[in-house]
Order: sequence, then structure tokens, then C-alpha cells
Amino acid sequence: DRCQTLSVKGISTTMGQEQPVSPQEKQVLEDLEIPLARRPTETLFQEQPKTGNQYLEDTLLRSYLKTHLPPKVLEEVHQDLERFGNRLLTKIQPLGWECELNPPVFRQFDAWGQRVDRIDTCSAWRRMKEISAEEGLIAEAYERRYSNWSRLYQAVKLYLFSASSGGFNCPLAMTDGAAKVIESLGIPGSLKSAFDHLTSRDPRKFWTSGQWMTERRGGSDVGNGTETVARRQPDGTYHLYGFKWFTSAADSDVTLTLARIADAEGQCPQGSRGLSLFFLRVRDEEGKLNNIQVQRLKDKLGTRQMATAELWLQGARAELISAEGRGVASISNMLNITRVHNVIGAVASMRRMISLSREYARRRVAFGKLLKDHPLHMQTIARIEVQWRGAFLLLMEVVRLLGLAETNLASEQDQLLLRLLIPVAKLYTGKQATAVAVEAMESFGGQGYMEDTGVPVILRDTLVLSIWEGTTNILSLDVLRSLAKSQGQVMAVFLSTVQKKLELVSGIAELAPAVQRVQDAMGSLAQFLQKAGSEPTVTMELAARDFSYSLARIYTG
Ligand code: UCC
Repeated sequence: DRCQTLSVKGISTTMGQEQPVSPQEKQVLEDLEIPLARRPTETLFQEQPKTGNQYLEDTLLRSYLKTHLPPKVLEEVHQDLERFGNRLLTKIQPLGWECELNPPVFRQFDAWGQRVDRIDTCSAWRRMKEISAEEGLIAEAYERRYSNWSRLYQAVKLYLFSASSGGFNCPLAMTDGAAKVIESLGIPGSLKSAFDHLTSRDPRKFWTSGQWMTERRGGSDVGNGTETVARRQPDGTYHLYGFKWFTSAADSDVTLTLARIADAEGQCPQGSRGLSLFFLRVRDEEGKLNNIQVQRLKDKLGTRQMATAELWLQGARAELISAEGRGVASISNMLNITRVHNVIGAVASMRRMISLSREYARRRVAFGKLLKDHPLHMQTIARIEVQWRGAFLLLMEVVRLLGLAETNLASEQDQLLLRLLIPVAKLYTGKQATAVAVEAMESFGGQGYMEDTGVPVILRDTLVLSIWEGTTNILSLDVLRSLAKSQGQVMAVFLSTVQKKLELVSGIAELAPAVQRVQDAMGSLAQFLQKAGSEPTVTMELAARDFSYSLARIYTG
């Protein structure tokens, strides 16, 4: 039956032409008379999965907003998100694909041999910047129109934007991080204009920021790996000399970066305490680089839409914005924000993959029925859906707490919990997203492995989420840092918060088995902590990753 359908459909479209036929064409026509000898492609493929308005289709997101937001806020936000969902579907998603197809190009010299170091981005990428401003993707978090809910609302918009953004979520992460650092410094006069640009809704004014932390000696051990030297100038500014090995979105307008301030003899303090934080404009008003040379663009596995470059700083003019030697502590405000963005990216990637996978299951027939009617297939999708749902709720919890902290409404407990949950959520969802992406890719069979379906792009771009902004192990050690710095208070708050949440649902019979499992896990965790207290430090260090995973699973539960 299947053969007949295919041949009938295909031949009828090809045979209608009555023109003289060449010997070659004759052969083709003869072939076509034999069923399936030539397979017209249009009948062989299953229909492409098509998703609609990603806000309207996201029942979990909508129910979360309905449960948590004050009614007045919900009403306004709902209207905006529905509109934004349509814009994403009709305008932004195609632009994102264009960014993938037109990666940035680096031109070191012009036709006359002059060094120009131009990074040419495509028009879709530049349009993403304008759209980001128009949609207030950074502004929303700093205008605080909805008080403590503004941060959550911004995160929701970024979550919807992320998977269609063609990699533009990366510069937005760093832009948000830079705005956060400047705000936490009290927006000093010299940075007021930069802050206004970074948080602007006007596409003509909006700036993006970079975050130049990684040098050639490595990206995790910033305290020992940073070689860049800052020389003080008579006017109080600094000139930076060094080599930044991995600078994402190098087309940004400004950046934050670390360097060691040289003394009168040219000596620099070593280690982490020798680092200070600087702000600089990447180009001047005429677009000329600020004593910076671009060595080359990175050839990356994914995030190819975005220009990541190696940069020589050869006297780049910069402004010191932290106390001397407090560079790492100051930039950690930026890191915590970019790590939240990483979580947003991870949850968005899971959501995108699962939406496509679910949609495909409604269209694709195998073994005589739709995939959605195969229990084993649906069990597999259900399992990744649970991962995504848990990760989504963890993200919402983090941005809810962040919103409270930013509007002075957070208790001390909230702040401690936030400090702990950011690395926990980053490290766990970064890994989860890859596992989910791989599983979802498999649910398409061989089609998922085909470049032009777009599915491999999502996988490639997801793989970076456990690497940049601190690898899984570095983040696990950050979890230990938060314990040590708070003398264990973050753990006490974690345990009591989870306990309270469990008490709230203790009367709900359907949840009893789940509550019991979380209780059991809490018991094991408490036992482990008690034992680890009397063990050498290395035990805790060895356990850091498993310990952090436990925290993620318990809280998500
Ligand atoms: O730049 C990159 C690519 C950009 C692309 C971004 C796109 C994101 C897009 C997402 C969208 C999808 S990647 C480069 C990222 N680099 C990192 O993440 C660095 C990884 N390494 C670390 O995080 C390390 O743990 C270091 C660098 C922080 C370790 O440095 P130290 O100096 O050894 O750390 P210390 O001595 O423990 O900490 C110094 C100070 C302490 O404060 P004080 O002195 O007051 O006790 C710490 O408590 O910094 C504080 N501190 C923190 N505070 C350190 N980390 C934190 C933190 N996370 N939160 C608060």
C-alpha cells in the first residue's frame, strides 16, 4: 500500500510535461514507471514539527505566573508575553536561524594592507540587539516597574527569547552582569552614562557588554591565570596590557575585565588579591578600537553565531572600578548574574527540545501508529519533561529570590539561600540540559542528527552550558565556598526551607511518596554532613559534585 501511495503521488507531479525528451530523461521516466524506483522526496518525509506561540503553549510557565504574581502584574505581563510570543514565532525565530547561517567574519586588513581588525556580524545579529532593547530584556530588571517581580519577569522573557535568539542571549547575559556590577557600586558618576546605555530601551542607545576574564593560562583559576597589567596614568585612568584568550561577543560596546596594577617599579602583586576590576569602552566614537588588536576568532563547537575572539590589549584605556585587589570579589556580582542566565539558557534549551519532540510525536507514524501512541516513546519524553519542569521551578525560585534581594525585600535567610542556589542551579541544569538535548534528539531518530533540521544546532549550543561561566567542578567548589564563607549558615537555611516546604504539602495524600523520598534524601544529607565534619577537607572536596547534585535534586523535589 505504502509503495503505491508513494509512486502514484510522485509520478503524477513529474510526468505532466510534454516536451522532447533526452535519453537521460527517458531513462528517468522509465524508472518512474517502476514503483519506488525513484523516490520523489516530497512523499518520503514526515511533516516538520511546528510549534506555536511558546508562551501560550507553556502551561507550566503560565500556571507558575498565575500562582505567584499579584493579579494586576499578571494581567499586564500576560498581555506583553502573549504579544512577545507571537513576535518570537513570526520574526525573531527566523532571525535566529539567519544568525546561525551567517556567523561573524573577521577581517584583519583592508584592501590596502591597513590593519583594521573588523568583526563583521550579520544584519540579523544586529537586529537582535535592537529587539533586545525594544523588548527591555535588560531594562526590565533595572526599572523595577513590578518591584520584586521585575527580575522574574525579565527572566521569563529571556527564557522565551533564549532558544530563538541566535546566540544573542550570551551578550545579554554579560550586559546584565555589567549593569549589576555598576549598580552594586552605587552607579558612580563616571559610569552613569554606561549604566543608562546598558539598561536602555532605545535601540539607538543600547550597549552590550563583554566579560573578559579568561587569559591564556586558563579560565577557572583566574587568580593565578591573569597576566594583564594595568599602568596608572597621570589623569587617574589606566592603560591595560595583556592578552585576553577568550572574549565572547567581542563586538560588544564595553567590557569589564581584570588586571594587576603595577607599582612605580613596574612590579605587580600576584594571586587573586592582586587583581582589580576595570571598565573600558571597546571602541571610540568613530568605531576605532581602544588600543586593542584582534588576534583571531575562535573556532568553536557551538555558539558559532557569536564572535568569540582573542584580544591583545596594548594600552587600552580603562577605568578602575573596584577597590585595588578586590577584582574577583567585585566581578563575582557579574558572575552570579551570568550564571543565572546560564540556567535560563539551560531550561530554555530543554523546553525547546521537548516542545519539538512532543510535536513530532503527534505527527510521526511508525509501526502503524503515531509516536505519541507508543507507551515506551512517551515514557522517555515524560522523563525528560520531568527534568525540565524541575529545572524550570528551580530557575523560578532563584529569580524570585534575586528579585527580593534587589528590592531590599529579602530576609537574611533569602540572601543566604540565593548565594547557595545560584551555583547549585547552574551546575545542575547545565549538565541536565545536555542529557535532555541528547535524549530529545534521539526521539527524532536519524532526523534529529540532520544538520538542516536545526536540532544539532541546539545540541551544540547546549553543550557549552556546563563549561562556560564555571565548569561543573568549579561550581561545586563554589558551593563549598558559600558554606565556608557563611560558616555553614547556607546549609542551615537550605535544610529549614526544604523542611518548611515539605510541611506545607504534608497533608496531600498523592504527594506522600514524593514527600517521603525527599525526607529520606534530607536524612542522608544530614548524616553525610555530620560525618564529613570530622573528616579531612579533601573528603568534602571529593564529595563536592555529588553533594551539590544532592542539593539540586532535593530542592527541585
Ligand atoms: O567569560 C566567559 C564567557 C562569557 C560568556 C558568558 C555567556 C553566558 C551566557 C549564558 C546564556 C546562555 S566564561 C569565564 C567565566 N569564568 C568563570 O566563571 C571563572 C570560574 N572560576 C571561578 O569561579 C573561581 O571560583 C574564582 C575565579 C572565583 C576563584 O577565585 P579565587 O580568587 O581563588 O576565589 P576566592 O579567593 O575564594 O574569592 C575571592 C572573593 C571572596 O570574597 P572575600 O574576599 O570577601 O572573602 C569570595 O567570597 O570573591 C568572593 N567570591 C564570590 N562571592 C568568589 N566567588 C563568588 C561568588 N560566586 N559569589 C559571591
